Amino acid sequence: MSKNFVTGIQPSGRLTLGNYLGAIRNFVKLQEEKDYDEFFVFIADLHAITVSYNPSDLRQNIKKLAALYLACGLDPSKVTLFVQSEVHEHAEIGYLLQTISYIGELERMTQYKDKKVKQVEGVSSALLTYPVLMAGDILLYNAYAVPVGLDQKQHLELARTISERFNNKFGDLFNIPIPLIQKTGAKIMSLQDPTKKMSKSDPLEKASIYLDDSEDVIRKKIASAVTDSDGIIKYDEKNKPGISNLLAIMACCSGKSIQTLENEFKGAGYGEFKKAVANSVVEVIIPIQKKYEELLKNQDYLNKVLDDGAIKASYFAKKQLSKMKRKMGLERKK
Ligand code: ATP
Ligand code: LTN
Repeated sequence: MSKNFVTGIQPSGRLTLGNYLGAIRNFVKLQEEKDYDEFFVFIADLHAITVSYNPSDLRQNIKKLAALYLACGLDPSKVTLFVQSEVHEHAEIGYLLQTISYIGELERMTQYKDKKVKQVEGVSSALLTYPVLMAGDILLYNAYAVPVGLDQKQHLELARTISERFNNKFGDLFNIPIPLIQKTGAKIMSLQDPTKKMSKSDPLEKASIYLDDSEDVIRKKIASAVTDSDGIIKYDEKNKPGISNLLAIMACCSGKSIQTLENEFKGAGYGEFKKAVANSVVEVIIPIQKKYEELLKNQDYLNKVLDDGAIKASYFAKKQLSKMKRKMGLERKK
């Protein structure tokens, strides 16, 4: 059985440090470990249109995310990079899987419940079926593993349920995909409310570090991050969520363990610690920004990468979808 990895990110706005540390950085690490047959990394534009959006912003965001993937180190000779809507099998498998997904299980999804209350123009039916489309993204490449941040774990569990349900109903076809979630950095929290995840759609600008923030802005945001008043630099998510989040961020950015950092900053003040956290973040983000600016200027190259990626992904998707339809009693001539 082949060992494919699949993952995606929505082009729904400016990416945050959470997206980088929880997701993209891990994709790059896995790419280098080469423990896969094929690795598909896509831009989840069909997911981004499940909430209200501006079409010209979306078009820009798709290109920007492609440039960012490359700037962060994804290498098109090792992973297949493509835009989800350019492989039409995604929409088709999403529909087919809806026939074996239950409304009750979709209504229980935390992301759906969170996003539903934020909609002003009405809640689209696609927001409810979002996790089914996501299961389709995964099963279309018969993924063995799916690297994601912690917030996507519930969707992954549903993808496993749907995959098993299909196999039981129509005969074995799909792997039961496993989530690949890192230990440190899987859930970077908001700088202003460290009990909430850092999210690119948070309306409070100071809550998130964006990958395109200037050095000055990054330093200011970290300096104003919410902490506590007991003055001890120690990892304790429950009682010291702000300091724990900053420790996790610095551990990810500097490559040092949380324990090493606790020792290093024993007795130090929060001001000094925050400066060091900011330095480590700046060292990671600024080089990415430089590459990103270069890549965005090279639209021909970006288009070529995405065109090649869509051709390759389509080849795999088409074969798998045909097998699936055959099992479901569709595909008259096969
Ligand atoms: P939105 O706010 O629009 O829902 P988001 O910031 O949550 O967006 P997604 O596009 O849903 O971002 O997520 C892309 C990837 O980044 C996923 O693998 C997700 O798990 C990961 N991710 C998102 N936020 C964080 C975070 N705060 N910490 C770690 N990983 C994260
Ligand atoms: N829902 C994911 C994006 C996503 C995804 C996927 C991730 C869409 N399809 C398939 C992994 C595999 C999110 O990050 N919000």
